[in-house]
Amino acid sequence: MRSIPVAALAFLVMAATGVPADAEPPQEYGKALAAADWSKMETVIVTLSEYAFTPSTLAFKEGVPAKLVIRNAGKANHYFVSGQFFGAIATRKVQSSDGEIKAPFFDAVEVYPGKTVEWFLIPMKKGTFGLLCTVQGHAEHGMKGTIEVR
Ligand SMILES: [Cu+2]
Repeated sequence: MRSIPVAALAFLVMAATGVPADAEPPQEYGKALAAADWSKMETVIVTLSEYAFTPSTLAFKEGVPAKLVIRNAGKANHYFVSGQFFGAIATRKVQSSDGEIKAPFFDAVEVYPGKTVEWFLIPMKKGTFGLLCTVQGHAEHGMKGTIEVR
């Protein structure tokens, strides 16, 4: 099996907020991932810049596989952080051009300027979740958004 140099990935995964570090995903998350038809996935694209998420509201459907494309069109590094949403999705993988990471939960995803990360997920719970960039000062400058799962 080919191993992927994690340091080469265009994003970082950090322990931060939301889901406890030792949390196991509920059993139904694994079942949903195994049963999903990824040929029917929906694509949601969000662009990061100074200092906004565009669009500022991202919409997903409960139980429908999705590819969340996070593009950084800015000149600074930006974070995509939504602790509540992250705990309410089943993650298949997060990938960039350099590789992919499989993990049950992510606490934060950082995207470097000019780079793109793709997140393959299934929203498991309806709700409205806050989204923000946790780089110092960015949320205060307006880099916040909302994620809606209907
Ligand atoms: Cu930012």
